[in-house]
Amino acid sequence: MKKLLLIGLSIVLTVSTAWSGTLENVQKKDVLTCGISEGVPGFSIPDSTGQWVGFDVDMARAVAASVLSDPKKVKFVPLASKQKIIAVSSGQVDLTSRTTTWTMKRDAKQGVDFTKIVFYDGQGFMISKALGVDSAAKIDGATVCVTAGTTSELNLADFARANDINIEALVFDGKKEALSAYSTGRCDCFTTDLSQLASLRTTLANPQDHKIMPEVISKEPLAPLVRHGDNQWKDIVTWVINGLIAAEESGITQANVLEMKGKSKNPVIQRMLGKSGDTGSYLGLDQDWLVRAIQAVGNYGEIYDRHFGPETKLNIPRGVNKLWTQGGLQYALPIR
Ligand SMILES: N[C@@H](CCC(=O)N[C@@H](CS)C(=O)NCC(=O)O)C(=O)O
Repeated sequence: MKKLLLIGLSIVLTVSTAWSGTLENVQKKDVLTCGISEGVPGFSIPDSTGQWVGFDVDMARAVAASVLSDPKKVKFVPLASKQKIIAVSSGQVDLTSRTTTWTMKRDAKQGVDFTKIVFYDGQGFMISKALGVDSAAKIDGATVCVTAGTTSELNLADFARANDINIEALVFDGKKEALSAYSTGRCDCFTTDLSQLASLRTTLANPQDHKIMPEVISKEPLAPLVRHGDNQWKDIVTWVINGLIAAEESGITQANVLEMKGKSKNPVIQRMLGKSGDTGSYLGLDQDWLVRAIQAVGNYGEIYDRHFGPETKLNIPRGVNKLWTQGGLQYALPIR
């Protein structure tokens, strides 16, 4: 009986330490451990000095600025697609910010929670121009390279069935292998999220020889994810990212955030920037939680432009990722 009680107690203890206290843990180790891609220009890739840079990287740096007062205190852990969910649910990483689609199964069944959609994406196909195919509907009989552990696999099969076409999927363990198989001609097409196609095409030997076909075959809402069950930590990541979108809505930028905090008479802005109210306490943080995030990486629009904007090599139009006030889907929840 006593033994049973002890076993019961130890299970309760294991569960509670595994499923809560991420904020305390992160603050104790003084570093945020973040799962990231293995290298996708624009989203996350090491620069010439070995520093990770990109849109997904900046989301993690915003969280680190908020909870550790230093955007540099992030340890990035490159994860292949098939590891990205388990790395979070098992506690290997505190957060994953890595082109990951919010699906029901992952959310409700695989021990993770999604936070805020940072990029509304969709799946597409890349094909060599030499094949002269202009539409995904015409790829009957084609071989398609795809990466294991992605939503792309199921979408590809669904697309083939729904359109009554035969597709041979060649599934590879990692993106690197899948892309190199495509580039050496083992597959006719390569499929993944459209933003990644735009990005990965720039890494091919002759990008201009490949085109991205017009069809969008799925919805891929990409969001950073955390372990299921630690509500406070989920709230923190969700509201920091939400705050970056809210900052864009309110015209708060990396350059003007301190001035806005000092001078703005707008009560909404005063509350967001901690001049009034007590939003920091809702998250277990201080009143400057959002100021630090914006200082570190700028607002959502600035982050988008820095990595995907017209001045970049990728130049991915904002499309549905525009603010809702400009006809897009990015909509910040109210900070009050
Ligand atoms: N959004 C999809 C696919 C995302 C994805 O990350 N795809 C692959 C194949 S292109 C990948 O691993 N990319 C990044 C990497 O190099 O780590 C998902 O959540 O499954």
